[in-house]
Amino acid sequence: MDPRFPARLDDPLAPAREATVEMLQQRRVQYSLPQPFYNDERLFQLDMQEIFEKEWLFAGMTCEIPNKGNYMTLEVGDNPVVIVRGNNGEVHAFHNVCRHRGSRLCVTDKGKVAKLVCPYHQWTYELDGRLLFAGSDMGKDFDLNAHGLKPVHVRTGGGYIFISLADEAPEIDGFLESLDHYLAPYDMDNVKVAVESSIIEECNWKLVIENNRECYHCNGSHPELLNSLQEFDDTDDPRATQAYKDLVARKQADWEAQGVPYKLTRLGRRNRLTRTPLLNGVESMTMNGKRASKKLMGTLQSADMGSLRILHLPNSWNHFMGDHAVVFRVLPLGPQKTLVTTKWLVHKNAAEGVDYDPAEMRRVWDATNDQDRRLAEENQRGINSKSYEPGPYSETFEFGVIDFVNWYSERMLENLDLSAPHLH
Ligand code: 3BY
Ligand code: FES
Ligand code: FE
Repeated sequence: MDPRFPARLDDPLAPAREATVEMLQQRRVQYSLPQPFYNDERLFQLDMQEIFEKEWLFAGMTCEIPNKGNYMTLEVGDNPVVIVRGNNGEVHAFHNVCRHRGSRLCVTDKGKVAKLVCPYHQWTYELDGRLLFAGSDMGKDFDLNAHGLKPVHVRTGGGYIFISLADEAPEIDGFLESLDHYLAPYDMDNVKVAVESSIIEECNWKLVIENNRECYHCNGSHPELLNSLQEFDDTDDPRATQAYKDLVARKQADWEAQGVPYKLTRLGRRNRLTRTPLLNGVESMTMNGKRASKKLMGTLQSADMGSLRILHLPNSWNHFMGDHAVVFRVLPLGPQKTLVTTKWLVHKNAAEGVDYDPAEMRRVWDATNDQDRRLAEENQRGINSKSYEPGPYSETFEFGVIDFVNWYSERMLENLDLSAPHLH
């Protein structure tokens, strides 16, 4: 921010900040949030500033930019970001904004370039963001070095790419180490995206995450998913039956013998990693429960890997089976509009049409995503009513939702406090 224009001096969101702090301090815990958190334009702006522009976000997979010059783009609210593989194989992230007059620089979702060239007046940047060329008539005093691309924090672990638009990024080392550990058997340098989908849900991003954090709705809505998924989250799930616990014990003994990580790891409320069995006899999240790719991932010897579930708040959940993985990314587009991107991963050497059929592989989660979209959109429509009031979460069925809302509330209060300390 240009110090001559201290935006906060005349922050149109100042009253909303104050109201948000008050609402969060007074909220009933274990209840859904007050209406403005789900539908108000100002609250949406605050979510973007305080959560999506400060926390670590799941952006994509390293396998999507395998070679130097490969890039991918995404938008974090109003902020275009480009992630590019540099000349020495390192991953860079920049604000995707030209330092001449601010044009968006890379305009496609993915691509491969030798240099980053602005489409407007062809200012040309090295893959590490340095400005190399700015036309011939910028004057002899023009300083190329002062006009490099603005960096975005970027870290990788277990094949995942995370970005943070914060000035100072929060800690993420522990989670990256966990990803490396849990995903070692998947050899994430040798995976590829088999197929991907992007859907827009007409609801607030928090309703997408809340919906994903419970399986209270699974019986009523997800016949395809329930061909494979256990509705229990883990043995610490209060509903877990003895039969489920016995199955877990048997599977864990198998995984232990194979040297495959499975134990539950939590890093605060933000991250959770655990391997949990699918239904007995089921190999993968497919319509018939059989593997969708003949070639198993990484160095795995068995398809019977259950599902390694990985949660990253605020914007990702994931399932790794023996034969394929499904990764999900959530990006808010507006107070009541959210982009959900799903990618199905397979071994790099699995051959489409021979080892796997992408249309078959995607069926369960296409159906599930569509069902969840409808649920979240109906949730939104009811919340928009003048009659809506926060309702109670079930501790037995909705502990994951409670965890998410607590994480969100804590992060909001802390980040609001850092940007406007006088509010506390
Ligand atoms: O991500 C999942 O596997 C599921 C989908 C429905 C509930 N959630 C925990
Ligand atoms: Fe990029 Fe002019 S805006 S070169
Ligand atoms: Fe669901």
